[in-house]
Amino acid sequence: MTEPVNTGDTLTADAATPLTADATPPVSTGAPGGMKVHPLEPLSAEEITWAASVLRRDKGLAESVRFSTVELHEPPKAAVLDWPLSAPLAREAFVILLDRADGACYEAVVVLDGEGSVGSYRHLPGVQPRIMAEEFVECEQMLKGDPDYLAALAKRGITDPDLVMVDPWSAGSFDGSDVRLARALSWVRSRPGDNGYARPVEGLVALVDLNTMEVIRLEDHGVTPLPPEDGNYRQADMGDLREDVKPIEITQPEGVSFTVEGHEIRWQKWRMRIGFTAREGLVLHTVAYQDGEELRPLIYRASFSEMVVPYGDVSPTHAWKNAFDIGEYGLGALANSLELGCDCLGEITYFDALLCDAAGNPQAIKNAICLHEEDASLLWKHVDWRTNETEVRRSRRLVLSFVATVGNYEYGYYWYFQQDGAIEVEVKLTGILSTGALAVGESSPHATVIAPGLSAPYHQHFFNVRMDMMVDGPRNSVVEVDSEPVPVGSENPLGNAFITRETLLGSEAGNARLLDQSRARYWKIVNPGVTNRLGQPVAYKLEPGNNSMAMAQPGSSVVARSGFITRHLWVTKYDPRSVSPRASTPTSTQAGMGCRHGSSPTGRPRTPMWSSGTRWATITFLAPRTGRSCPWGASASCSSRWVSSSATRRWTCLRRRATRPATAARRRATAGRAAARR
Ligand SMILES: [Cu+2]
Repeated sequence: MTEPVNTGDTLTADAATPLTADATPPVSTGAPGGMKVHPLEPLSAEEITWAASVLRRDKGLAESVRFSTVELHEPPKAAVLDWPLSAPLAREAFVILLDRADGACYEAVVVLDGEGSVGSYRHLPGVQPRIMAEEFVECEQMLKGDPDYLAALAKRGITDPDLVMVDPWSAGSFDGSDVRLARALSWVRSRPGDNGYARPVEGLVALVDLNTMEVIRLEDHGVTPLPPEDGNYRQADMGDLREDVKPIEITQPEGVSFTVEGHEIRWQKWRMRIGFTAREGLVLHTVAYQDGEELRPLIYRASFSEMVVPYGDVSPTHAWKNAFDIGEYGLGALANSLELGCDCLGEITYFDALLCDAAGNPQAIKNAICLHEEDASLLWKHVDWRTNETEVRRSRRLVLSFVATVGNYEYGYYWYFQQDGAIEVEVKLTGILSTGALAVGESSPHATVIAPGLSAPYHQHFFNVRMDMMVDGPRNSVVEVDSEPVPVGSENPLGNAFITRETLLGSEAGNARLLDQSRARYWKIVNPGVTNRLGQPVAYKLEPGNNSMAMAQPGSSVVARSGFITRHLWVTKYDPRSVSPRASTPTSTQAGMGCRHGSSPTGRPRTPMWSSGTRWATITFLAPRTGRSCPWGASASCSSRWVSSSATRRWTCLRRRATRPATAARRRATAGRAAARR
């Protein structure tokens, strides 16, 4: 669920070329025509402005038209992989428009070359773009002026609408019409600044047309008293704080080990590009691994392409709830501006995200993507007990992350790149539960009671990762690997033997796969045309993490909208048009991560941090020395100490990295390493 919370600033003329009525091409991007930048480099502020003005000029857009998306239209894969040897590629913008006058959605490609032109433009019947931030504000304001809504609040003893919070939940469109539906739920603060999610207005649902901003139907399913307790979580509300926590500092006195050029990142043997879209947030492009003289491709494109949060409660306030937080709200558009010392700790490099506002102006989210390297415990170790020789290596990993606030929830998305060639992905779920009210002392078979009169309806979170793999090239296959016991007999007299069975996932009909813990199932992405030194086809292994099955039944409204949650792995042929599992055409390899996280009274109504993850590991891909080539002792001394004399500073997020003189210990360590290099 969502409300407009990010701190994105609309760029002014200082930072972006002002919108020009005659769609004059910008003169300073260096991008169009000459294509000096990499073809996957995100659109610049000038290019976003230019694309919007070309559409206004050539399509005569009415005042009622809103820009939902202006982003890079990625060139064809073959051309990108051939770049810079391919024929010159024009920069293009992909645009989604909503005409609020009639609810029509349009999709366009704008060619940013010469004077600019509209390459394609089409109406998408029955399709609605994601809900935009301004609609949240308008919906809340509209309801607070609606006499019937105010009367329903008054019935519940709520007489100050300024304390009411409204979250419009996407409702989908089941009849193919262009009505832009939302179901608005309400909460009420006990005072300004209070956590309203502790007091849900149960039984009141407003069905709203977001285009006309009119209440289609106000459902009142009866009064349930507001929960009596507050659920405040701010530090000022906490009373006594623990005082036994000493500072942890992460320092890299010689700087970081990665380099950044534009949106290309190089670290250890990894090389990749990143992008950022309003829908997906962080996107990985052209992930490759340097193996000796050879730069070996692994992934062409990867992102979280969809997620859904279906609820399992039967009460009329919650039974319909299923939020597609990526497709319906836009994770990227809701990304946080991250804070050093709070969201990220250590030597951090930030990337801003450049999106658009409803008028088509560039809109920057400062510090949307966090890049850093961090210690990751042991990489490998062996003690030769005969000689008493020990070899041990610390592991470090490169972390790319962003955090999105989707209404009550926070989602942290983390990609980890390891020194041994593995990639891990993790989602951290935190924030506040979506709550309901019940009579004090009552319980529910479909919800956890987390405080007197306050419940957290059961629900699940499903995350879909789209992976366009290219292990040593684009021609890859997917193999399912099961471990199988061998029946007791002449081939297995002791009954202990087992084998592995590999099944090539061939036709698409058979490519929707489930996890099978009883067979220790995993999957390999294989390039049958390339072999390693043992003659085995090179492969990358997909190791599923903790997961779950959809609780919604076949034929349910949830499964009807999100069939992708019924399987853990979907293997499909490459289709560049399909970036979402909910599109009508199939997509590339899709792996789902699901969880049903706990709710408990200890966190109420904050949700305890929960994570869901998956790992891709090198299996026959890299030479065996990969991890062993890491040097001994690349970490600095951990003995430096800094004790703040300021009580408030200890407990306040450090907005700036503390600057302090190097301690003698750190100076000695640095000098020692420098001497070793000489
Ligand atoms: Cu949850």
